Amino acid sequence: MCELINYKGIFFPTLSTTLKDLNFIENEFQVRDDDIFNITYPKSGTTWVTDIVSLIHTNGDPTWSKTVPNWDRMPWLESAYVSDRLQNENSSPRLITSHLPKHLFSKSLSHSKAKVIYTVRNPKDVVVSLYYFSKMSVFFKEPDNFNEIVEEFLTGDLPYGSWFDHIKGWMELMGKDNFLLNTYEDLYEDLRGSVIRISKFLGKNFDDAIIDSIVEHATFKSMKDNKMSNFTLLPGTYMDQDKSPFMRKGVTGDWKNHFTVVQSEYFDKIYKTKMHNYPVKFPWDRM
Ligand code: PPS
Repeated sequence: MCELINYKGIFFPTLSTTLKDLNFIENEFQVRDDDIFNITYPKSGTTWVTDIVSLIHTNGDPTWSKTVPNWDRMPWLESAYVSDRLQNENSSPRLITSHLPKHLFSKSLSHSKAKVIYTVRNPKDVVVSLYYFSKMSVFFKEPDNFNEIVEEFLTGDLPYGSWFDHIKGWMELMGKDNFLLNTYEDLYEDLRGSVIRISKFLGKNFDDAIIDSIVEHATFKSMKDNKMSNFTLLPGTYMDQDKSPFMRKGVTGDWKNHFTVVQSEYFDKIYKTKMHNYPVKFPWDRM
């Protein structure tokens, strides 16, 4: 795995970002009212939402999604040099992705009307997805075993920090007109309904043909086959897709195939403690 840097107590992969970028983003980057943000904790549906938003942006025409890599269509704000480049970007709206926790995000967001789509996923499925990602990418340390990554996830000892802090930080925006809570589970259960909801949030009332096209090109199969979405354009030194494909399974509930009963009960116990009295209920809380 690559080296990590520590910014205000949170670790980030050096291959993705620099301290200069993180400091610039937090303190100087100017969010614009027409910006559209795709915010997630890693492995929660980031690339899925990037493709959906890209297709919404082009009114359902897949040409852009099939010719330009996702990291150029909706770049990660914290990637090296990206915030600098975006600061001088003239086109509008700017489509921007980020894994940053809220407390390290651009302060200028607080007084802007920029739209934020915040996507969350069953944390147990996030752990499983992370486990395979850590085997194939240089951005996360490969654990010795599954138990180790469960422990790291629960303590927040991972790049981008604690899942619990990420959720609680961004969910402070819940209820604001410019914030949309989206879940991986909703995307999975009802992709069409989710596409309509996200389109409306972005001010687009599409006819059925456009919605059909967005859905068709945002399915797991379409994205897995699209080299602009599946990261096969990255060198194997960054992501070795022979070890595990980036577009791995694309399902909900895969945690049941990986957690032992003991691990699952332990996870639930810590989850309940950390989320005690939390006012919002997520799809996995109801199961
Ligand atoms: S990253 O590295 O943080 O940007 O990863 P992220 O995109 O957030 O999450 C990757 C997981 O999302 C799954 N994925 C999808 N599932 C269903 N349908 C579609 N279209 C889709 N696109 C991406 C991807 O397969 C990863 O989940 P797992 O469970 O590992 O398969």
